[in-house]
Amino acid sequence: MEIPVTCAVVFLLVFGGACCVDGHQEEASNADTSKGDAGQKRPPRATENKPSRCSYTFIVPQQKLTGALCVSTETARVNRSEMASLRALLDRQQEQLDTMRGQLEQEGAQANEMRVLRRESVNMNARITQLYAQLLNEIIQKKDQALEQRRLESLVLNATGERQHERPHHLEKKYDALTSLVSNQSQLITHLEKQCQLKNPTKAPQVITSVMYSVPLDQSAPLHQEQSPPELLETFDGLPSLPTDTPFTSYPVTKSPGSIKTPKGPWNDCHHVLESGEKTSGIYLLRPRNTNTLLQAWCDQSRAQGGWTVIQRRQDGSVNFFRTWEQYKQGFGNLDGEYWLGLEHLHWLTSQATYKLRVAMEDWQGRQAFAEYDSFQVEPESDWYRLRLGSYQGNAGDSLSWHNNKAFTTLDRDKDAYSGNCAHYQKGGWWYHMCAHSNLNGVWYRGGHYRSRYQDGVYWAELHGGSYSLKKVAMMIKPA
Ligand SMILES: [Ca+2]
Repeated sequence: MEIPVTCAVVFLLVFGGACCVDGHQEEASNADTSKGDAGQKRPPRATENKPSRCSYTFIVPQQKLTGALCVSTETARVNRSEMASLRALLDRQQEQLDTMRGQLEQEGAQANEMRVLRRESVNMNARITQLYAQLLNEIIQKKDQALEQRRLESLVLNATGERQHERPHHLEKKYDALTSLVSNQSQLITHLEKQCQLKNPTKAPQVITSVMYSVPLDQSAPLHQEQSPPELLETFDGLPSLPTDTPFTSYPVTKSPGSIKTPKGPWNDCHHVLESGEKTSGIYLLRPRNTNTLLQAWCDQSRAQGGWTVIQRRQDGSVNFFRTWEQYKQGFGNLDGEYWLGLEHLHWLTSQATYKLRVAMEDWQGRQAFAEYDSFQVEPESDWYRLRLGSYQGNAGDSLSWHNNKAFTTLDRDKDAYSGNCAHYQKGGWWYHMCAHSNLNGVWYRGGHYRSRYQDGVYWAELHGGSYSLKKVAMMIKPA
């Protein structure tokens, strides 16, 4: 490698500007000096008397260069200032760089923080989802428990109802057989009395004072066939003999003999009774047209022009109305007290003509009100004794139209639209919807407003609301 040899001689011009001469002049001057001062001491340069002072810079280039390079000191000065400005710029840029680095670090920290927060948010979401699932699970479990509890309640109620139904069943049968016997004997006595009266008109007829008044229950009463003379059948206007009639429930009557009618009829309904001239309210024997079913009912001949067949009555809470389908079908209670006539009887009665329904009510302050419907029919059992109701009029308010076209529901037969059995909650059979605006077969609470877990009183919502149990209620029907 070639090492450049640079030689520079600078002559400083003391009193004048600097000038540059080329290399040939320098060489000549050097040649003169070397000739003139040969063998003498060379004086200091500063003391040399020269016409002008000049500074020279000899730059001996590499061998390729043929002449000296002249570098102006002005240019060097300019470079220094440029250098300074560049350094300042560099410093500024360095500062900016530092600032940006700081910002970058800050942003990095923020990004880290964001990442941490996002992770936490994801964890929180997972936790919320887990809690939500737990909550749902608990709700479902509670719902299941409630359903199970309802099912158990219904089982208990059914069992209770069945027990209640089973226990007195054989006693009822015996009782019915006995009452039927007594009744037949009463009829026989009446018949004989009539015959005696015909034979001897001056003799006054004997008053029947039997407190048991009923009609035959079934064909299990052989005494009837054995003891009834053929003449007895004439009493019933040529009807088939009683023992062959369809079995039906009989009612023990415990009222004073004054209210008991001597066995005439049977009539189609209480309006028929009135038309026959019987204007006293009381118990009458009925046989709806197109059926052999005989039944007894209370005829109300005083209220609203009379002729009303009472199909239901509440007045003192003496009868339990929380009963089975079979009991609601056949009827129960006491004819001169609280009773239910029976859905089967209602069906036969209301099938023979267009009937209207009147619901008479009395509250615990003695205020009376009524609701009347211009048509009332009960469909057959195959249609669950569905209710067909006409237009309302009255002053009690309409709390039954909501139940129009609804099937009958009892504690052991749920035909209502509610998920549970309305009869369980309202403690009685009714044409429930989901569940009721009225239930006259509920629990008879004393005093009006009652407190109960369920709305189970004898109520007519439009009159005093669902939590007011009425004192007296009677449902009655009459041909429209
Ligand atoms: Ca139901």
